[in-house]
Amino acid sequence: MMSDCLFCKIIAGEIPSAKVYEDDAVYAFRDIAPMAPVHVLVVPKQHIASADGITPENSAYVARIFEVIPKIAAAEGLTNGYRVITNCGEDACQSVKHLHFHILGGKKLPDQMA
Ligand code: DGP
Repeated sequence: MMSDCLFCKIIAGEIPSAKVYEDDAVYAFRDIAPMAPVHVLVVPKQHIASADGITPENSAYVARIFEVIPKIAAAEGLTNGYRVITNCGEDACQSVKHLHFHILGGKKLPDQMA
């Protein structure tokens, strides 16, 4: 755990969150400022700063996250599709420096990515 990391504090329960999923490696919770009817953030419990910090040593966390994402999507009723996004670094406007994947769905999303 990184003591100054917002999402590490959420994972630890020091900051409340609306949890939608948890296992030994993965935590998922509702985004505080949803941009779609369903907007869930999926994070590794191990602190990884961003997609830029994925290595052979920690990439299993990413695999676990992508195994969990379809389960969350199904539980949220996203039968017509959804989008998975990770923002990495300044140009992508990453605001929380703990790797996280946004699941967005529940409506037809804009077709442009940027
Ligand atoms: P990004 O811009 O990709 O770093 O996304 C960070 C997201 O985190 C953003 O959509 C808002 C969300 N967020 C920030 N602070 C909190 C918080 O305290 N609780 C929850 N649930 N979400 C937060």
